[in-house]
Amino acid sequence: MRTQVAIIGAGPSGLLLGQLLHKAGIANVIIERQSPDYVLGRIRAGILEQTTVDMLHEAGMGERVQAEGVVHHSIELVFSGVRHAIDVHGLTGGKVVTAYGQTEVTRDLMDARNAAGLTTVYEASQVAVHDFDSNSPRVTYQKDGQTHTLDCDFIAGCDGFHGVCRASVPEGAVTEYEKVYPFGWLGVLADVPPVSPHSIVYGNSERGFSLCSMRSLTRSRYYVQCPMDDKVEAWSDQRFWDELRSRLDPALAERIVTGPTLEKSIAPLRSFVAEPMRFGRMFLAGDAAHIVPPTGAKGLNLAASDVKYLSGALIEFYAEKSAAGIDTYSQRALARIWKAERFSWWLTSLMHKFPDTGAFGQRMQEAELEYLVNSTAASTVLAENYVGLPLDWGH
Ligand code: RFL
Ligand code: PHB
Repeated sequence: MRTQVAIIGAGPSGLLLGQLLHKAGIANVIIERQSPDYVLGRIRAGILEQTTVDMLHEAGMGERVQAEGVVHHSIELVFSGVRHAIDVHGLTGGKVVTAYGQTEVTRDLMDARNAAGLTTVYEASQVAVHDFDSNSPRVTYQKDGQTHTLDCDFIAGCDGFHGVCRASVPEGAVTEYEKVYPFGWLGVLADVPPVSPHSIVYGNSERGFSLCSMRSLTRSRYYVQCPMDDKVEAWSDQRFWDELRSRLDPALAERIVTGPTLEKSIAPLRSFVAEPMRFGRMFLAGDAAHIVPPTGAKGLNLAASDVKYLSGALIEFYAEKSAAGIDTYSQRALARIWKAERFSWWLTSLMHKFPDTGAFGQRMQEAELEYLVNSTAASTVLAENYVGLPLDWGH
């Protein structure tokens, strides 16, 4: 088989890239390790920046997010048992974020890809990338007991943090920066009305971080900080609801509607960046190149902005025979990534209980939070980062 761009991974990065390239007349094939149901079953991100929503429109699939996404004008911060609103919309000159699940984004992209009749190979094993330092790279994989080869002009590594693309780069050609946090997030999904349907609530408490989010007006997504080696089995639904309530202000705690959980999982928290993001004719995009702790809601949005830069660069290459875009892809993407890394690290540091900072650390966080909610300057810093910095900002 031959194509122009071989995309490894059918997560949001790979699917969105495939759609934008297809719209520009560039042939692409996606090779994915898992089944479609498995990919759709992963409950992850929930908050989209406007830039991400705009890209879904550009990819021709903005209808559902427009109809079903819930626009948020503010976020709320709980600390010292009191809740404070940050008017994100007012502080950013009218910008908003949209609550719309990654599962739905993925479903929309898969449907659009199927409707366009584009090839996606699911449940491919032994995926390997070859010769990306030459002009004729190749991907090999096994499917139904046979080995297949996909010849291409470019490889897009959209295969997430544990993918094969970054791992195939020769040692010494890539520099990795990493910070692992000493805790995780226990998340639950439940078909109960969200306690705060018009703003995400981020909670700092002496018992640890908590987050109240949503997937729709009838489906809630909640998280509590937990020890990194904690086990889901140790958390009955009742224990989760009690812990969540204990970390919120009394008025909100009382309003929480509980119910059986549909999903419960623990995610580790990590900051990670790999530089560069281009290796000859192979590019990395999304979680394959970088991870942020989810506190700033930036992971999926960064994946989308990488794809915006990468699709533009490839379209320019084919349309104008110019390598200018692909030559600057890594630098442009990383400029945005590092700012989102900083924001995610800062908000994580401000909101979580750290095992080694004790009561002094807690007081420092409370003092900073009080400053944050009372200073327009400080609130603006939070708001403008939360809605997402403009693409190519500062260049
Ligand atoms: P994905 O989604 O991991 O997809 C990669 C795909 O590649 C496949 N794959 C392979 N395929 C073929 N061969 C191989 N060798 C392969 N190895 C892997 C995988 O099966 C998979 O299908 O990466 P992508 O597309 O870059 O998308 C990134 C996002 O998924 C991620 O950044 C976000 O989910 C992060 N995130 C959040 N981001 C936000 O913008 N807003 C949020 O509110 C938000 N909340 C979150 C989050 C992530 C979380 N977890 C669980 C890490 C909340 C949580 C709890
Ligand atoms: C989510 O809805 O899953 C979510 C929302 C905001 C975050 C992280 C996750 O910062």
